[in-house]
Amino acid sequence: MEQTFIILKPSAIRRSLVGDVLTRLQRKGLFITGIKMMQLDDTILREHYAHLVDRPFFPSLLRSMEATPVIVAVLKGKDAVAVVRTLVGATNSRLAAPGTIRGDFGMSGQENIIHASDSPENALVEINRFFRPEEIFDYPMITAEAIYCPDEMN
Ligand code: IDP
Ligand code: MG
Repeated sequence: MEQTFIILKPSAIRRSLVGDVLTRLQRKGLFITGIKMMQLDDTILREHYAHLVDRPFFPSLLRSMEATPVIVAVLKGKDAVAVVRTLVGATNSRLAAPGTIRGDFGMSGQENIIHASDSPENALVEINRFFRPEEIFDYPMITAEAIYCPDEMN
């Protein structure tokens, strides 16, 4: 099964939304295979947001992402990358659809609660950027038979 990477951003930490967001992801049927709190710095953010370093808002994005420690996690499920992006919603929280995490919990384009990998290729890169192999766990997903039909569990 596929794995994807998320960051519960300082906006989620400061507003005490960690439990609400993780609950939504778990209730959907995604399994947490790695999770930890860490303080991000300029070096890792310049890699993680390399596609944005030349944008005028990048200094503000750095300050926002370094404002508090964040919680990073790896989630496992069938088509996990696409499923989580759909649950997260559009980048600008004011435009994100109701029912999505950003649509339900935010009002900002920058302070938008959560990061989620946007492709399976980037998910692998991001998991390796933020986690050591021994921090990712492969354990029996005993409820998977209730979540999936047999041919979905590859
Ligand atoms: P995504 O998080 O939906 O994948 P990206 O375009 O990859 O969106 O941007 C990464 C993050 O940079 C966003 O989640 C948001 O926090 C911030 N960001 C993106 N565009 C803007 C903007 O126009 N103004 C302020 N912050 C932005
Ligand atoms: Mg992105």
